[in-house]
Amino acid sequence: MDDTAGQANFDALMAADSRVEPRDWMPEAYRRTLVRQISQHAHSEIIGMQPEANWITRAPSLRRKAILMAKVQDEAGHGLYLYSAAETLGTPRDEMMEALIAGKARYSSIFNYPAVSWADMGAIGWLVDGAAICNQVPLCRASYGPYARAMVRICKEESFHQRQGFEILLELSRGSAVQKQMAQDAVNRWYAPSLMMFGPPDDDSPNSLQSMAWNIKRFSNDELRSRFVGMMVEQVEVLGLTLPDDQIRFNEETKKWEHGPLDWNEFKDVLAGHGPCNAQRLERRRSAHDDGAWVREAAAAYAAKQQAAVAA
Ligand code: FAQ
Repeated sequence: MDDTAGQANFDALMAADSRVEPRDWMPEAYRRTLVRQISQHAHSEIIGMQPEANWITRAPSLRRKAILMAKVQDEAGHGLYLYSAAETLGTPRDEMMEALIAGKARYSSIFNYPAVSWADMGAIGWLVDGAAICNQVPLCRASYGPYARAMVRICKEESFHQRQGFEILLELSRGSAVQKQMAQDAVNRWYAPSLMMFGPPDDDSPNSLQSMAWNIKRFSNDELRSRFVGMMVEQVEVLGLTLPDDQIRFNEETKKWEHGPLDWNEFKDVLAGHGPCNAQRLERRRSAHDDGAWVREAAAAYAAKQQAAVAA
């Protein structure tokens, strides 16, 4: 297909709210946007394993340990589906990984905050996975087929993750006064960073309009943030805890949930690499990459042997 016919086909797919598949012609800017978003998303899943992996050895029971290990493994799986989806756009996984360990690629701001107590495992599951679900369910309808299909399975697993976080907080909240306070402190620390996961406010979000026109994003950053606040307001009551924001209200005119101001300078600092754990997260990823070199080499040697056997 030449560019003119390709563009016409692409426009028709967009107008019909249909799926673009890897072999279809697509504008270069659409391809770049997808690689940017999907690789950033994959990196987030992989770096996101770290705050929770740190707690596997300290989980308070065998049951909690088994659940946490399964969750961290799920995040690795999500990263792998997403790297595969990005590879269908022509970007090799090695290239994405190199960019991550060189500190040139983005991953979600949220994973640059420390998990300081067991209750943080509850707050991460409830708030961080909750925000991820809110953001990602609409991505199951994203226009790029491999991304949308990967998101379906990811969202199912994220729902389990959120429930396990909720359950940790509920148990702590119903425990001793000290345990309840630990749960409240964790919610207090993770609330604002989880709201920032949705990205900058709409009037400062350079990519949203184009991504929405291409049916990649279905809702704006602020729209999703507002929905998330509405979900959390109901659930926090069941938990017997509070959200650290006395400005949450439902605006009857706009029919949207509103929240107090967020510190967007802090967000920019974290994106610029100056969050509390940026250096630690990247260093850990680099050393894991180096430690895994022998596995990559062994796999490549085995593949070469197999190929030689076929050729002989
Ligand atoms: N952190 O113009 P926009 C998870 C960047 S997975 C870092 O609004 P866009 C599961 C943005 O990339 C969490 N950077 O951008 C889990 C852009 O920079 P660029 C990850 C951010 O793409 C749970 C610039 O700011 N989820 O949690 C952030 O239209 C527990 C301007 O922003 C996804 O990635 C941020 N929070 O909207 C794992 C979902 N926000 O690229 C383990 C898919 C914005 O031009 C444990 N991604 N930026 O250099 C998306 O939906 C979108 O990419 C947004 C950003 C909404 C994140």
